[in-house]
Amino acid sequence: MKTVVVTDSTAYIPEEQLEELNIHVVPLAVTFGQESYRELYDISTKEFYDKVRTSDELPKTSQPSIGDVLNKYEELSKEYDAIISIHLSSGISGTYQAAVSAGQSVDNVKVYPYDSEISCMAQGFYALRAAEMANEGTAPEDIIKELNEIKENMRAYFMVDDLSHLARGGRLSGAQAMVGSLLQVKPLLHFEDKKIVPFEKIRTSKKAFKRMEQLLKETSDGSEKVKACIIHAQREEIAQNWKEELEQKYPNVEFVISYFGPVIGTHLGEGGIGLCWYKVS
Ligand code: MYR
Repeated sequence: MKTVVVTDSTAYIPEEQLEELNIHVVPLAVTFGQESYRELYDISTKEFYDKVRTSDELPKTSQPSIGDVLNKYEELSKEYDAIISIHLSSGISGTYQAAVSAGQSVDNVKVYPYDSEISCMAQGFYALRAAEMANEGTAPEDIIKELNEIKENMRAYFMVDDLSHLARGGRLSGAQAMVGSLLQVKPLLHFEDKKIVPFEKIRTSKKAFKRMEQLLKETSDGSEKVKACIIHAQREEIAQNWKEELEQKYPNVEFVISYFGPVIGTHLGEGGIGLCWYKVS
């Protein structure tokens, strides 16, 4: 049984790793007025944030069509028997549903759509592990089992500079009164039941960094092996300094840095920063 992994562009997996592990990507897109750009192919993250600063139009995002996903599956069906297709949370995008529909239409390959219930490098962690297992010849059902175990242990928290992007794009859930009162502060956000909701009302970004660290510490007591990722929107230096600080304190945690690319950046705005991690079982 030959299995291959597909994910979408919002996992923001570095291109070398995509190539090395043979992970295929279906892109989402950002649109400024009439101009549409597919992530990974038509616009870089830097170009995107530069364009946001200079454009009169606010960007919008779009999921891949069922046809786009189907084309990718058909191409892969010539070589593979099974596809594990891992996508951003179905609570914030229709991409997973497009994968489900395309999977029902393709012949000669069995598709296992997987809702990561999250996005960005947290989703990337699922795709990387799935691809390692697929490349070792593990059966798709066993890969899905492992992904579900990772899900039990996955944590992600993030903050944004300006909550209005999330509110405008309709991707901020939770009690409306709470959401309204949060527009003036820097709440920590997380995913609950596939949706983005406020986790805690925190007034300053300094306290939010401390709180994310404390949450990491609570789930990694030194004896466990943990994989973690700092994710940022154009805050490379802050992310790098934070990584060095955390690495000193938590030697059992393997940290990498990733970014909020164009599609996620449309909804979070520049300056967001987050931390995600899971215990490796
Ligand atoms: C679409 O148009 O289908 C894409 C919608 C993407 C919404 C993104 C909302 C922000 C997600 C933040 C993820 C943080 C993960 C640590």
